[in-house]
Amino acid sequence: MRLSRYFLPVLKETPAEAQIASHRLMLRAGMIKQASAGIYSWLPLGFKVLRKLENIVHEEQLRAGHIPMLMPTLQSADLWRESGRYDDYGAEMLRIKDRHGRDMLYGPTNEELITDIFRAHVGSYKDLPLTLYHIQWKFRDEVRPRFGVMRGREFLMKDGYNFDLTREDALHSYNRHLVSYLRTYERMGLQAIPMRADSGPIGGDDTHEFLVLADTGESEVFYDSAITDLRFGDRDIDYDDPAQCRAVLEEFTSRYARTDETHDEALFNAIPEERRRVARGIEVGQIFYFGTKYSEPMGATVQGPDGKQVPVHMGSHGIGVSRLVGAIIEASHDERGIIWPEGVTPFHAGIVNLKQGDPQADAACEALYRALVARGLEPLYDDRDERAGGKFATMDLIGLPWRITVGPRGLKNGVVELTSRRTGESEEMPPETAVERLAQIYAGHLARIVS
Ligand code: 5CA
Repeated sequence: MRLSRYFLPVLKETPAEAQIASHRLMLRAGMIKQASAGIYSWLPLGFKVLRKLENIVHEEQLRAGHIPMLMPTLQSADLWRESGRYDDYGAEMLRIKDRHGRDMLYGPTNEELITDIFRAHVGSYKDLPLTLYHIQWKFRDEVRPRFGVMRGREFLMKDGYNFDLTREDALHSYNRHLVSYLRTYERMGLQAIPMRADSGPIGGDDTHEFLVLADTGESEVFYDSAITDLRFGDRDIDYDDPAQCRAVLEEFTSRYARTDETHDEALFNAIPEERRRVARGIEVGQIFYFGTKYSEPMGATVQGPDGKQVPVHMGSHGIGVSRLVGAIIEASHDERGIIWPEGVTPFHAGIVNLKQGDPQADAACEALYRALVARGLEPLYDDRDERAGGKFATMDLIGLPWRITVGPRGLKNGVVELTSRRTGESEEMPPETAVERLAQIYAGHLARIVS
């Protein structure tokens, strides 16, 4: 992309309404614009990051054997009356009447809708296990939407639902989701710690929230610092093997880590004092096992091996996709702007032309641009007729991990400059070497097409 042809409305001023870094930086970098309280338009740069996150989520869900689909945002109230949640959900649910006076709602989550699909089409234990998921906008009429996309009213969520014959099978589905979430967050450059939590309006006994530690997080958390040494890394897990998935769950949940809702002072005090931590975190996902809470009242049964009808065991599993954009920025920025991890960056590298209009500099930038594209990379070429300082400030603000600076002086010696946004370190090298270096850096990060 050439910046002169892109739509990147960066702001010079710091917006007064933004209280935390990620909200401020998303507004300043032209990623979002508020449409009304807690509702945002995603401008091209923000939308690009959102799609990168969606793509990682899809890839990891497919890897775990889960099946993508799409359900609508608007739902009929009748289904929610069947489960009993139409009255229970309270003021967070946005209720709408259509022109025929029928009660509708903008879905805050999808347990009822997916259970209705399941009961209409699945009748035998032979069709299990089954996990369906989608990535769709949700609406919760939060009392206090704040911090930009972190606590929005309209937000993008991946929500997945497992259907199993027995409690034991459903617990395997739970563990499989935990494993796939660990992989997902690490690919986004984040450490998200599973913590025992409260199930709230979704219900059920077993639930873990995934928290990214950050001072601006809305949840208070208590944990054993040893947990922060754990990394999932590039282990090869067989998602169909219950023992392998359970071992990962045990490894990542055996240390004390809880949100304030489930915090237990006595257990916490049993941790050696130097490892006790009280901190704040951003909840970027949650997994639930709730057994037959929805399948029983809604009649989602299958015929078991003995011929008897039994309600299926279910769980639901969510990732806050739009919130993650803010969470990643909270975890990775400095005073000059965002620092995107390689896995989610909207463009792989910026090209800064120090002397726009100089035939040699222009030609070198064009050649670099084409060479990067030929390697499957997406550069953002700042081809505007602007001062170098302004170009650097824009690149630092929007946070691309790598910048190639091209100027007449370097070109005389046959070199350009490759700069890391994270460390600020620069290295001179021939343009071909810079292209090669970037191709290597991104080798493991290039998105595959998902279907
Ligand atoms: N049905 C279950 C799992 S599919 C569910 O709704 N879970 S949830 O309530 O925990 O939401 C899943 C994730 O959505 C949360 O972990 C959080 O990351 C994100 N989320 C929830 N509310 C908001 C909000 N108001 N703004 C942005 N993200 C949110």
